Amino acid sequence: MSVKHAGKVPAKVLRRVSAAQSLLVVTHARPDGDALGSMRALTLAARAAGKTAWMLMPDAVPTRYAFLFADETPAPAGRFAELAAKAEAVVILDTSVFGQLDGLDKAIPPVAEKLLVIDHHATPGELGGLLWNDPSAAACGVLMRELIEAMRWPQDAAVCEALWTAIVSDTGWFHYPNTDARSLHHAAALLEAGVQASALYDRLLRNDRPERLKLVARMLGSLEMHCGGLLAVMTIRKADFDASGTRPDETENLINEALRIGSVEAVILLTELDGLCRVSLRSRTRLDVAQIAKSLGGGGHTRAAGVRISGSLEAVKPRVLAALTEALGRLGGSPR
Ligand SMILES: [Mn+2]
Repeated sequence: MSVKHAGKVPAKVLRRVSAAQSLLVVTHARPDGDALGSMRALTLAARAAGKTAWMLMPDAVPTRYAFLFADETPAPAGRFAELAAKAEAVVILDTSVFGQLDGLDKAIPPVAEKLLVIDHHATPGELGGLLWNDPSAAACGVLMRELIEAMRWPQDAAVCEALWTAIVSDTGWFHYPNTDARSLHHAAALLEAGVQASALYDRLLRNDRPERLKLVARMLGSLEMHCGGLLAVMTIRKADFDASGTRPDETENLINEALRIGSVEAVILLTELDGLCRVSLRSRTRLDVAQIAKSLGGGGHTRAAGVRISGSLEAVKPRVLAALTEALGRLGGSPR
């Protein structure tokens, strides 16, 4: 297969990974399929190559992705110092900001010399160490596969499934605007290696509990349209979790429902949590929501970003609505 669509791994990154006999592989809180698949793939491939590797993250594995971790639970944030001391390299995946690494803000700076940060966000940053940030990569999973290929590490079925999960999660199964020849090149290679795409689609996206559909119904019931149809706003309140019997880690991708509306350029989903409000932002083709999230203290990608803001949903909503309304106004034009 042609590899002209694959990216090139920086030599510094290859040297750092080659030199380390043991890796602590870390990903972010509130993990998505890209974070989890990337962490799992790098860990398993490194072990298959004869290295020692540990996984660690600040949150539990969401049920949807438990199949990737059948035999092993990633270590909690509380074990970071102990494992980082043992590891020759600490690899942080799919984020480069402290805001997504709950409980690790004091533990990371002392190991900056061992740190390798691999990310693909438009708003990179502040962790220190060696940073490999490639916002042109659709998923961290794309960078993982390029790293594993460059290292010539074995890719068994479990590694391929984890890489597939990472890439499909961040490309929306190849329909988000970030879908490109590079992500499809890696997807094709994974299919050739035997990945069962349809079975994984069923497992990942047609595997909800009925309670989650009831949560979707309540979220859709909250839908408001603003800016002449350009902006959709939805909310999920504590009462919605309680009434449907769901939890705040079951909201992944729900925001995309509002992009079914033809006129919509941007979506805000506000989720009420303990003492704070989770703000998720999406845009279709024009608005840079990463910049808006950044201006509010968060970050993300051009078309998918977010921020967590202290305070009640009632207090947060007008601020976010104003920011999006202003940005859409600057964009000009009429509804599509
Ligand atoms: Mn990602």
